[in-house]
Amino acid sequence: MQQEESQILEVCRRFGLKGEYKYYEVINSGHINSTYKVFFFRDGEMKDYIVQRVNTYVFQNPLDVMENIAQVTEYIRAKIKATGATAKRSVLHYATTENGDYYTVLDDSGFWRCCRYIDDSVSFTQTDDLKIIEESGKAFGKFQTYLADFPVKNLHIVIPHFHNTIKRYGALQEAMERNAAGRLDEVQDVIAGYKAMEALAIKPYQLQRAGVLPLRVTHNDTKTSNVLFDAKTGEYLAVIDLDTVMPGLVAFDFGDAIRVAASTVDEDEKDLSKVALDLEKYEAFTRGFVRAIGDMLSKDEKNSLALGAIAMTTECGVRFLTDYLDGDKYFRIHYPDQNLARAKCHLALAQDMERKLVKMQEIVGKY
Ligand code: GN1
Ligand code: MG
Repeated sequence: MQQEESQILEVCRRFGLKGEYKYYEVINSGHINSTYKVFFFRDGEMKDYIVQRVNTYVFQNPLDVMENIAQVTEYIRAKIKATGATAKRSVLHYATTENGDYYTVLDDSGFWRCCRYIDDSVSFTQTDDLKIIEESGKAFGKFQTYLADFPVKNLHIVIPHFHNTIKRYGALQEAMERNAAGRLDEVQDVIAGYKAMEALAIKPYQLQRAGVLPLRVTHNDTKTSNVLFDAKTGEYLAVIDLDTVMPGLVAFDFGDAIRVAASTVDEDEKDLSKVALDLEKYEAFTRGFVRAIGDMLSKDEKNSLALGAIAMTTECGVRFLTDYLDGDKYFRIHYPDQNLARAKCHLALAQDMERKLVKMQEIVGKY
């Protein structure tokens, strides 16, 4: 048995998973944690679990992450149950160890956790299906409403300044000065492109600092793959990956989702002529999101949504570029210059959003 498999099995044992172990699959869509789907046979059927090794280079206080997740999942579960519905497929259920912990630490590989996989659910990294895109909008809009009255002060700040776009530009500057991987010369034009986007990209953050936009409890990583859908009906079931739930702007959650859901391409598309914001996809997501969130948002918040898409696309690209300069320390890559490909793709996407900003704002206004 390979080392990885024996680690996974030890984690399953510590979380008391029952039945006969069959096999596991690697899930590759995340860039940070190591994620596995593990299959057990029990009571005549297959039961599947998600087992994850948390990346403690990125999440330096993984206990805080798990405390946030426990609080938020319990809160959402209680809200759903209060409506008389079952929360079984609407929120993640994390397993606990004998001691009641939501995590376990292995000597050779660190911090692990485990949750039940939601029955008959599917996820998408990218999709052209407008119904699915609208559903993902609903999922994140609804998520906002569940947590609208959650006591923000109870949340740990697991990654300080996570969506502080100004600091993200500062980090890029520092990486340029370090030039740790010796890659600075080859990326001058990409840097120039990002510098040209800076004034627009930092606007939502500046509006928050100025007190115009309020901090709410936000998800902060709203890519399409972080929603589960019913495999049969395509309706959304649950929002997953709650690692970065922290105070933030609604414009960040909306914008980070648009970055992925309304793009014509994958995050690292190399043919930049294919990279664009698809306004039909954008409208589908917006319709789902704005309708689900209801009248919770102020006028300023609604006005900030489209700008949030530019901010999050640019910021994410700046982070990929920073990591490329640093020698790929943060985001997992599957080929050597993937972070550069991601950075170039995000720049092209943000530039297209800038061209379409007025239209994007009009679409928000329709709903
Ligand atoms: C990371 O690992 P994943 O895919 O959930 C990152 C997000 C980025 C995203 C880009 C903690 O999320 O902020 O937007 O990659 N998560 C963290 O795809 O940095
Ligand atoms: Mg994530």
